[in-house]
Amino acid sequence: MLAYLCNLAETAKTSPEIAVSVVKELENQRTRVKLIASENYCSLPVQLAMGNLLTDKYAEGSPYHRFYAGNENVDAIEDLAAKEACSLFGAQYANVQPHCGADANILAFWAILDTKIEKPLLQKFGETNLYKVTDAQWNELRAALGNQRLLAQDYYSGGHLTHGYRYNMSGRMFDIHTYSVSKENGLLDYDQIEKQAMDVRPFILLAGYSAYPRKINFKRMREIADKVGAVFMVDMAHFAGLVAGKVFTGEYDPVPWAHVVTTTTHKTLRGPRAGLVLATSEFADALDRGCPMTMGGPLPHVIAAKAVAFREAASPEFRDYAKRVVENCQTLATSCSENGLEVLTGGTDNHLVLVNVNSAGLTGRQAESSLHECHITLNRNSLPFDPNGPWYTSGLRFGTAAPTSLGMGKDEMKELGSIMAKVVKGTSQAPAEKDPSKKSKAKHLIDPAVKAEATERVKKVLERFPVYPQLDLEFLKKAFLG
Ligand code: DSN
Repeated sequence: MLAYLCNLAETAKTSPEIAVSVVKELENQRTRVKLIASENYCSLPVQLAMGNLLTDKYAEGSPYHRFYAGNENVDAIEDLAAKEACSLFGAQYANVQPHCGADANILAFWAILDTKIEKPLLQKFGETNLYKVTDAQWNELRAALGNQRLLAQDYYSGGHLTHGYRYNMSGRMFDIHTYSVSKENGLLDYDQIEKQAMDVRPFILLAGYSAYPRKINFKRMREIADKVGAVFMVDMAHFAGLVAGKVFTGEYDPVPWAHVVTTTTHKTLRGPRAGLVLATSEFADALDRGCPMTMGGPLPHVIAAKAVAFREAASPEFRDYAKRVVENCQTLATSCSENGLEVLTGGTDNHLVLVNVNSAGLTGRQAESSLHECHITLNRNSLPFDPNGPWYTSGLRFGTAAPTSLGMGKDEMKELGSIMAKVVKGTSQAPAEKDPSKKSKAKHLIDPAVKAEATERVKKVLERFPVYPQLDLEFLKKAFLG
């Protein structure tokens, strides 16, 4: 508490508005249950490791190989963070510099292209350095780098925007092919993916998701990649905490099977908002050139916080946490479906649930807003083959990483599932503004009695599980809000 208070007091000397917003954010989070599947609460040690003078350092290059003098301490921090990451995940190599998951993916893509295409071509030219190649060789190299095929999980089937979506640069770097979940059961069909891979012959086969509620068999995916000579890459941003916490083991742990694994560090892993790349040693040389390949300066203060988070994630308490995240999620999914919501694939193996609200007569946007009014924060999400597109959507995505960090258990999950179902059933489509004989896809109406009851029930749940209980909200409000 004291460290936080000092931090806010110092900030308020220059920008009182910022201190006010931080305190108000704490108040918001204390009064709303956070079910956003990609969010969490990191520990205070992780947060405080970021707020210091390390932010003042430029550290281009890699540990012990910098373009600026004076990096002895940053070298020690980055080296420790990378070692902790390797030990936590059983990886041969770790690059802890990416600022976020999208950065991690861009770095991974370029490192794969660099290792598999650029390096062999340079060798063919009899060169080791890019700056020495002739103009003709440079053109040959650029042509070879372009138009590579990437085969990844389709956005509507839960794949991520950075896996080749046309509004992301990955969609323009590669010739994109996607695999979908099965229309019958919403699950990945490995035989179908294999057939597609044989047909497409991708340069990279990419697995990973931001909205798929089941485990992936990475052993099987690696077999497919090997059969077609592809590099196998996994983006475990959503479920890295379940890998670190040994819930996903054997064929469901991507690290032993993939050539390159990327992740964010702030979702189920409970670290700072940042990214990470793990790889086999083959890709180490290219990944070490992340600065300047895809980045300017790394963020040493955030790397320090990653080191703290990796150590926390190696603890027995974290394993217990990861196990409870999945148990809670299964309880929440069951409660939703017992209370009449349509849960996709019939349940979940991980930290997230997908619900179809189209079948309850709403768009995802309407259900999201209605639940938010009742102090439940989650996000609308496209569903497989969604008729309502990516803006209105037909679904909700929610997860248990954050409420489990607060200590919530099965009873709270049952209660939240029941409240959510009640709110969805008590919500209807408002008339469209332009033509009131039609229904709006954006605006909703909620039964006031349902809203009052749901908000009260959420409040009761939250009273027992305050966000950051170490922080005295009333005191902070008095100090900074006046
Ligand atoms: N925004 C994150 C998510 O919600 O899955 C990933 O980009």
